[in-house]
Amino acid sequence: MNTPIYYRPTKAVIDLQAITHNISSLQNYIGPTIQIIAVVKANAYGHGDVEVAKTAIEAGATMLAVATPDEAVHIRENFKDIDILVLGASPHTFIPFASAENIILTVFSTEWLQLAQQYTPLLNQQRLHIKVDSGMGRIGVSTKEELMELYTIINSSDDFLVDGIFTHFATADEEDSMYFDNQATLFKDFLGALPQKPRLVHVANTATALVKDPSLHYDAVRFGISMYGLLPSSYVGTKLPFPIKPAFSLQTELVHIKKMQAGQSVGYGATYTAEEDCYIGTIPIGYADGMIRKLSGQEVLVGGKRAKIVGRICMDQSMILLPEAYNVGEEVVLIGCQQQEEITIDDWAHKLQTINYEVPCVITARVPRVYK
Ligand code: PMH
Repeated sequence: MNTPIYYRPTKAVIDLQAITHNISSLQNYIGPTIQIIAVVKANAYGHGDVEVAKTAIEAGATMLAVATPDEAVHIRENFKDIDILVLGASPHTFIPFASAENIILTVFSTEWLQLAQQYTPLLNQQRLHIKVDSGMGRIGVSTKEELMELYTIINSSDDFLVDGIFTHFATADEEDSMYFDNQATLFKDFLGALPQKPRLVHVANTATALVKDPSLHYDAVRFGISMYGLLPSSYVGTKLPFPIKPAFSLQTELVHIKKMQAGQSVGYGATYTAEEDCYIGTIPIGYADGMIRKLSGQEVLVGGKRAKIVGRICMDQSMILLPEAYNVGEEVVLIGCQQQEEITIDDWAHKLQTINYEVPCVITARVPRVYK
């Protein structure tokens, strides 16, 4: 496939070396015997699944985790051999394909498993990871009886294999560890009930891997947010065992500059009126790119200085109050570094009253991801 050409200067630049650094640092920290599952769901948290997956595999990840069957298919089209785990609930119609393509599925209820049996015999034995709901309340078996029932049914079938067991923590990134400890204890109890330990036991997300007891690394850790160089929470930031590097930046260029006189207004609703004579720059990025209207007032970087987005953000364009006159084509950084200044994904998350996870995910597909 030819590399696509993008005419618009707006782009997300992904630093793959940062991802390599974050994975290598984690591997050093957890030691060589613990495997890394790179969580590349949601288009690798908006960073681009194929390129991130390639980087993660080269850096030592032994498995890729996705949320949906379609994400798994996309990864398999590009990587023939790597283990892929679908973390979410897969429709049963996906099972024959998963079996043929050696994609590991999550089994989370006896009901799901019973319906899955309607698709037997399968081309290859279907590997399953049992999801235990230890307190997240999302999917998973929540009683030991259901776990044992599942385990017994799977073991009595030649078409299915218990390859792994896992759970997910609801509060791993918080300082108060009471809820977390209860989940960890419950999972350990469930695991102990199995007559045989499956090949791969995994419970740790980023926060668990980085700041909790290393015994919770089990056989593998599921590395998501900090693979991308972002913190799961400010609390985890105070306890980081190694520095992480952010991979995502968002850039564009000035496409138009105008001198405005005091009293003139810009944008829909004419909500911003110049208080004094000033330069207003137009940038080709708007809410259809995921830079939603709530980001009006957010700062961007131009010429190494901070400049505010003024007026309402339009669908495809926005206006910024320039600190001085610049030429068309001047680089504008929305997320990332420029000279001595930096605007982070966390700054956007703060402005949007959300979490950093959400920010790169909602930068829409219209914004090309380019790699350095
Ligand atoms: N494992 C599972 C089952 C997950 O759902 C996630 C993240 C991870 C691992 C990785 O967590 P991390 O990014 O904190 O390392 N899932 C989600 C989610 O569903 N909403 O936000 C993050």
